[in-house]
Amino acid sequence: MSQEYTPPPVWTWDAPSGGAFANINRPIAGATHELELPVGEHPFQLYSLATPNGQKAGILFEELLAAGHAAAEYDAWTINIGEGQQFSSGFVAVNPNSKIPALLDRSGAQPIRVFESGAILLHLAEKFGAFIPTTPSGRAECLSWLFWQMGSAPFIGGGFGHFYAYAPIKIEYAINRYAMETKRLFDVADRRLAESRFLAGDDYSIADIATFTWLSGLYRGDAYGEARQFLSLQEYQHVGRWIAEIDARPAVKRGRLVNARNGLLERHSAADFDTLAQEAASVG
Ligand SMILES: N[C@@H](CCC(=O)N[C@@H](CS)C(=O)NCC(=O)O)C(=O)O
Repeated sequence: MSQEYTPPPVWTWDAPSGGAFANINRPIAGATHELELPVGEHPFQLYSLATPNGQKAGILFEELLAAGHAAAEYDAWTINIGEGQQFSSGFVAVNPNSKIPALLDRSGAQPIRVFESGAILLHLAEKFGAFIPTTPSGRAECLSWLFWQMGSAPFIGGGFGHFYAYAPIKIEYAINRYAMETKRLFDVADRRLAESRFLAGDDYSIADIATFTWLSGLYRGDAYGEARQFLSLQEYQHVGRWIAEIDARPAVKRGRLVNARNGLLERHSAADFDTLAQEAASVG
């Protein structure tokens, strides 16, 4: 593949793009196969995978349950996006955009579908009156940071992560452009967290949950190879302080295991985490 490219007058889909995920990328929406989604006994059905976007809902569910909202019980089912399970007719009916996470809220008379991780967080926070400030100014600050995260994530993942770690060729222009933007976004968060314990103020909220899953993966060095070193992420000390505080929350530890390959591919009750811990102890 050459780095020189003259775009034709009209783009056509005549060759795989190459790189990671090329097998699931396509320029059309809709289902590729007929398959219903599984449905468990709880009011909420989460269809996800433990990516940064996918972890958000699992963490919020675990936080709600830990805070005593027993009505937030949920079944979580893994959608293997590498195998194209996001293109089943059942999944597309819940999320026409074919991306995890997706939620079916069956707590009322009619099931309600919710897609987009930010919409899922907001739906649940409003439903339970939790993890979202109640004052107009607090709510505005929380939603501002939540939507900032939702708008920014593609520059980190689809931009920096893709061109630095996944693209079949290293393009200096693209890596420079998205490295710069990713560092700028870390700096935005770092400056905010220098003046405020959490993004929306003194209290932990859905804005923190949404942002934490993305920034922590890079900051810990879990995402995109050597990205932590490449982007000098250790410089963002206030982000580091905030990640350490959120990482220590038991509900966050549990939520990160939901729909994870090394965690719970399915989650149906709190006891599933105990079983997982027992299995890990017996192996160790
Ligand atoms: N804006 C969406 C993005 C979701 C998203 O990009 N999900 C990825 C995994 S992190 C996915 O499902 N990719 C599968 C695909 O693109 O086919 C959200 O936050 O929910």
